[in-house]
Amino acid sequence: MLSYSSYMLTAVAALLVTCNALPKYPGIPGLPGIPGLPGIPGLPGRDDLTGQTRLSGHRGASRSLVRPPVEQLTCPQGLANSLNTELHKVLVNLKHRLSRLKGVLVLKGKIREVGEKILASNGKKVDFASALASCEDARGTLATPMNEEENKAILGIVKKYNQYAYLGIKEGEDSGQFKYLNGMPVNYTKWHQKEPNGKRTEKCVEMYTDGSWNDKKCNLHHLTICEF
Ligand code: MAN
Ligand code: CA
Repeated sequence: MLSYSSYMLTAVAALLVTCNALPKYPGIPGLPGIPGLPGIPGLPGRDDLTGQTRLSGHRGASRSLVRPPVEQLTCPQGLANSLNTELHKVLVNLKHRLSRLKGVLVLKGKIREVGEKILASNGKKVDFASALASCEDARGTLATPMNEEENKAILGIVKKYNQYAYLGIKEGEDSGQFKYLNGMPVNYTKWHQKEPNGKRTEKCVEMYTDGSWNDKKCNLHHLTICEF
């Protein structure tokens, strides 16, 4: 993922250097994160009348110390076009590189792609809280099947290791309803027959090696599978 940062830095530096030659420039807005990668903070701009630095970021438009009229914030059209072309080239190159890297990881069985999600396991067996923590440390979360296709992709990893895995689903404290970790109620389920049966004593959900689900206590040691 180093290449992502270095490409973005190159792109942002190109913008900064070119626009820096102008008497004033707006600063570069920050970029939001993508799953698994942090956002990129904005870079400061400058107002030539006051010489004051203005800050710009995806959360920080109002952080400007001085806010010149909008038309003063834009580069000339020709320059904007060439920067656009440059950025486009960088992005095409970046996508190509990323897809080759994904190809390597898929080939080596390190990741599985399903829709926009990437699934991966570290092969470790730990309790629910530790599994979730290690997924979050890696900027992901526990694998959470939202439909049959995702359930099958997670099942592929469960079968590869022949180990049950905790899913990113928990029983709500009061409601007894099973919810995603963001608190929303589940809208796809694959309960094994007669499950869930824990009646608020089994607050986690494990995936069996046939892909069906069982509500289960959270302190067992199960395979960690994360999604990104
Ligand atoms: C055990 C536990 C339960 C599960 C039943 C199914 O008691 O794993 O969570 O529902 O087996 O028979
Ligand atoms: Ca159960």
